[in-house]
Amino acid sequence: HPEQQYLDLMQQIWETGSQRVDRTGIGTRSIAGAMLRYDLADGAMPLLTTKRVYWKTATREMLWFLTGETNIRPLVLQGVKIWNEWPHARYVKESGDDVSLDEFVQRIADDEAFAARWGDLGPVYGKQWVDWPTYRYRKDGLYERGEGINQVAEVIDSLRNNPGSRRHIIEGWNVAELDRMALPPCHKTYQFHVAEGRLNCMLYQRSCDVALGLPFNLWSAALLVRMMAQQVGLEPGELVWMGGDVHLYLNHEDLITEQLGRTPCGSPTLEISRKPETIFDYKIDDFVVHDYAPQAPIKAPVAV
Ligand code: UFP
Repeated sequence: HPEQQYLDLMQQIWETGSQRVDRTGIGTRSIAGAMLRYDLADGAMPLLTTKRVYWKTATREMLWFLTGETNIRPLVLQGVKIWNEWPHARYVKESGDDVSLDEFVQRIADDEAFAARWGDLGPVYGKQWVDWPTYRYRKDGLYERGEGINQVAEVIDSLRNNPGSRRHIIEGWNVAELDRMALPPCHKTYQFHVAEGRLNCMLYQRSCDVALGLPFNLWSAALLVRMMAQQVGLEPGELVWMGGDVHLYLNHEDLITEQLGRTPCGSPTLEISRKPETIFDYKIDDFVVHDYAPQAPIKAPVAV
């Protein structure tokens, strides 16, 4: 079963990883470098069955990236909570108003001006993917803003017009803007590869929380490949996931023990029910998952 790779990676890290102190103070066991490969033919998706993965949440996030949006408000209005901690922490710190997370999120939903002021994550994925800033040098040696680059549209274009290219890359790691991002990109580089009518994709993820982040990241990457393939008229090929610092948090022990005791079951597939005009026009209801009967969700604390 393709999911066995995930479980083996989890076990390998837990048994052999180096114990280290990390930014969050929780501590991890970590290995340097890992690779997973998933064949996406016939609708297959890397959607874990050994615990329930909330694929609709991950899908809403991916669609939000593609809009170029970096404010959490559109996610909040859809009930997606994954990015809420960061703006909340910043608000409490900068305003001195010791409001609870729930109350902060409610204000983001209710008050558009408040959301504009406090809901932004800085130039994270959405901004870099569809509006990577450029600079134009003037004769006097100073520079001014140029037009932003839509990397996603450019890759769609190059996949159509120059499939053999080795430059089909979408990059999130804008070095000059990292300090303004709530979180520097984890899934930072996507490279596409066309062969035998299939669209393959390599994802480089610099930092990976294998228990809570990776199940989401694998789904999202495969989803992006499926949308791209549909848009350019190719069959989905292989997703090759590569991790940099690949770790398990020490406080995830219960999840790990529970999940490693389970056996993968079934082969979920994704149907995309229509072909939108462009990669930017997909809607949440376009995605239908079949044959997904996962084992129970496993709760664990997220490291912020
Ligand atoms: N993380 C993921 N996937 C993501 C994401 C975060 O695994 O998509 F946004 C995890 C990796 C790491 C933490 O445990 O969040 C980010 O911390 P750092 O920036 O210190 O690597």
